[in-house]
Amino acid sequence: MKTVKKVQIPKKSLINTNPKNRLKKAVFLVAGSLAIFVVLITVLAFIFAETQRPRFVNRDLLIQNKLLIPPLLEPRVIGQEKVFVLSAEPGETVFRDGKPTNTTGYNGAYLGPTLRAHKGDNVRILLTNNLSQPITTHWHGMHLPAIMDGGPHQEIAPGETWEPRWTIVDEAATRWYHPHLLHRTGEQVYSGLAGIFIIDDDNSDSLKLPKEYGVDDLPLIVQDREFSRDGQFVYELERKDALGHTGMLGNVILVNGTYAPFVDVPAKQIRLRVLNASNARRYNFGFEDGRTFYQIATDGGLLPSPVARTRMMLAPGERAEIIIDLSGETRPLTLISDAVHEENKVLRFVRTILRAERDENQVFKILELRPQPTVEVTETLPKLLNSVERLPAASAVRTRRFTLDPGSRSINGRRMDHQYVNEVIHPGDVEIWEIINLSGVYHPIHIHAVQFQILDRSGSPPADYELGWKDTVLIPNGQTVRLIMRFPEHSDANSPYMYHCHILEHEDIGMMGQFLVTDENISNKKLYLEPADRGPESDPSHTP
Ligand SMILES: [Cu+2]
Repeated sequence: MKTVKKVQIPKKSLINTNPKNRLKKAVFLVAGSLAIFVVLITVLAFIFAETQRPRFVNRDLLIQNKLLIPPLLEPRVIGQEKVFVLSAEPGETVFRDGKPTNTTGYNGAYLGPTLRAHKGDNVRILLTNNLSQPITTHWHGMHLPAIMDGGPHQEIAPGETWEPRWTIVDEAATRWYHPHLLHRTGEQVYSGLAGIFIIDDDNSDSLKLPKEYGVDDLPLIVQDREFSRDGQFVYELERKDALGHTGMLGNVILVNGTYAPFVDVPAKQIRLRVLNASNARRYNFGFEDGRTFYQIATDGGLLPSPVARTRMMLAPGERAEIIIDLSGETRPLTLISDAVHEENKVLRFVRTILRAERDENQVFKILELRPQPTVEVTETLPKLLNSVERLPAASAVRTRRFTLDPGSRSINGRRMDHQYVNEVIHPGDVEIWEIINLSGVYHPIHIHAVQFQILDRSGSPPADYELGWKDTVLIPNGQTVRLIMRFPEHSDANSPYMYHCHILEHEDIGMMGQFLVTDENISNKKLYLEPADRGPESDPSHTP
């Protein structure tokens, strides 16, 4: 009996321990392989990042066309108002190879004139839509009543004239205007509807900065386009790669609608008002020789002081003003867009393997500056440009969180719905908006009605060049950015403002929301606008 027991016990113990051991071995094997795989990928990614060379997309571009400067639109002064007359029109534009491209423009075949007004001016726009489709026109970055904002609710039907009017309360800055029709913004901007709106104020008037429009103070509307063989613009709302919707990226650069442009400038200090009016492409601006230039303004106005830079990233919708000193120079100098690199080397490696590089790793010639002899003396750049009152985080009455969802189709899990008001805000309130980017790609976020300040990027304070007012901010993948802003005093319970991704295809697909600024006590956030306000383009099925 004893021997039987002795035999039975080891048998039992063998049966009990074997699966555990096997499981342990299996787990060890899987974990080990996984660790080796991760190490291998990381090593490969780092080797790749160190050895990969950027692609110079238009290296052989023959610079041959004089840069077009959008004309300044003279307002008619009627009573106390400056009245600007604009019309959206169809047209044809020859960009290259002598082939005409079907385009649209304001007061012309492509892009629009530059509007210019002074802080305190009362402005009125007479905007006629001579196109065969409805449009809207949004005054990007402007403080103004929601009903004048030109968002998706201020539709202008074909043949109609829209007459927004407001008082300029903004400080000196480079703003812009463009369509904002629901689901059609990308296509309409791409076909040519965009223009610059410059605001001056007493401070900018008094500063010794280059300010002769089109001579030493140049607007640069930078766009990328894709052309078909027959010379037409190629546009796809749903252009995709392995990581989702890329937005519309083209491999041909236009500046103010000029292909392969150069500009003659006096050999002195030059001011460039750079607008990234591309649908989806970022630019990492700088000069071919890597020289220092000075950024003097952000989206919303002049920086406190000039900031020395050698490269400057601008995402779609963003503007910056820079000063480049060409004193005594005779040789042409090329403004380029340098390669942008995903900071996370592993992600960068994976994206390359997946062919999802998008606008990364590419170099473009943008514009050639050709200095001409001048007797003008360059002034020293002012050390102080502006006083920018910092809004302390403690002054905010609340924090709202916005998560940019993976998939680039929604914010906080909800797609833009023409009838749904996402947020209700009390007039004059200071709020913090925390934007959390959980997607694998970057998104430039634009908030209407306000200029905001960047409090921090994933806990780090903003760089010197981000210490100015902004209305559009690049949120890299994985980053959380906190913005602080004071909402306008205008109260309107019926007209919402927008907040959205300024990759226009992301916006059109649904990465947009609406907020009301109103002192009416609207406790129910699931507020639906009056049915009369429903636009024909709205698609409630987009709401999850
Ligand atoms: Cu986006």
